[in-house]
Amino acid sequence: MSQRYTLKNKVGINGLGAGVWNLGPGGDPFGGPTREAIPVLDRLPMLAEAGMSFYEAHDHEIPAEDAPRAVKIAKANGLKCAMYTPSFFADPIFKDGGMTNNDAAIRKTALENAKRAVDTTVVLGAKTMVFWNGREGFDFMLAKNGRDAFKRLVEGFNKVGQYAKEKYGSKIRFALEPKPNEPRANMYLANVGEVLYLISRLDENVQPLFGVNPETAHSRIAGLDYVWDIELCLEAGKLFHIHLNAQDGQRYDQDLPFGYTEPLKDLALLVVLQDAKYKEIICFDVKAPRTDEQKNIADILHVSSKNLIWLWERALAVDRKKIEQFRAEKRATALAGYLAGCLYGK
Ligand code: GLO
Ligand code: MG
Repeated sequence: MSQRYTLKNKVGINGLGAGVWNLGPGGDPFGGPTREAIPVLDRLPMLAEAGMSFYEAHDHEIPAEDAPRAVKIAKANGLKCAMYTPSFFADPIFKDGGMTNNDAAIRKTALENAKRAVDTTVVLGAKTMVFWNGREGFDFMLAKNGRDAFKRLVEGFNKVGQYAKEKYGSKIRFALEPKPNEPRANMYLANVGEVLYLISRLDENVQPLFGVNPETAHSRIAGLDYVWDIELCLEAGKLFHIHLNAQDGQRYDQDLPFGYTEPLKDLALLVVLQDAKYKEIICFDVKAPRTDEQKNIADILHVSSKNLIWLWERALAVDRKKIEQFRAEKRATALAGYLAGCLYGK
């Protein structure tokens, strides 16, 4: 069995994960693929080979009928499913959203897809289903009534939550992933705060099943600080899952290797996760760049994992007492320098 990346002294579940879509053919809005598309199920052994212990997939990548085969392949490769997710964005029927669509028939289809995805999540053995808002949003003002759209989200998540609860008890949890834009100009559930607000509006009996899947790059695209975003999830007891990657500021979604753009901030993030004893799975949401050749398609997973491991170990070595001391002395700049020393020093 191939070597797997692990994090020293990580509480709870160890081993790292990535999405099958992370090993895509390299298309972007301006040009077609630069590599041949690898059949989705063939990507599972590749993820294992790249040191992953977990995989993630959408319903259009591993549809319900392929799930039993995915289970077999995953098992043979010592891989587990970290999360499964209904796409709500790939099929043209959802071009103007699923749960928030103005057309009641499309909302119904979205709900059916979500329920089917709950069942497939169980078949795949994952404990988490992620919802990313995908096309839930608007490009033109007043194209949707925002207040109604929000109510539709509440209603949709209540129904999916109810379905999962009745059928599977508390076996499956849901993690909602915020993103401010792309593919829509404006997306509902744009940031962690909005997702937490939505959760606060859900029926009390399903509320405990819902949490957040923050993605570091999405906070960055929104111009927000991901350390604070994640601290807020932790404070709410809602950090159910996490997507790590990197981003060059506010521009199109890049899904760069974790640790690439803001290592100092990443170090601080890992201090936060360690101190909170984060026990869930850590997954990457990175995109093998268009310029990488097929034979090197998994480089981005190795680079992300190694960066994470280095930073994680440096974070373990950060003297928490020193942080307290700098806070007490009101020396924020000196604290920043201390952290830099932990990263760049010997
Ligand atoms: C896109 C999102 C997307 C989600 C995935 C899981 O920007 O990050 O990749 O993570 O659809 O629901
Ligand atoms: Mg993501």
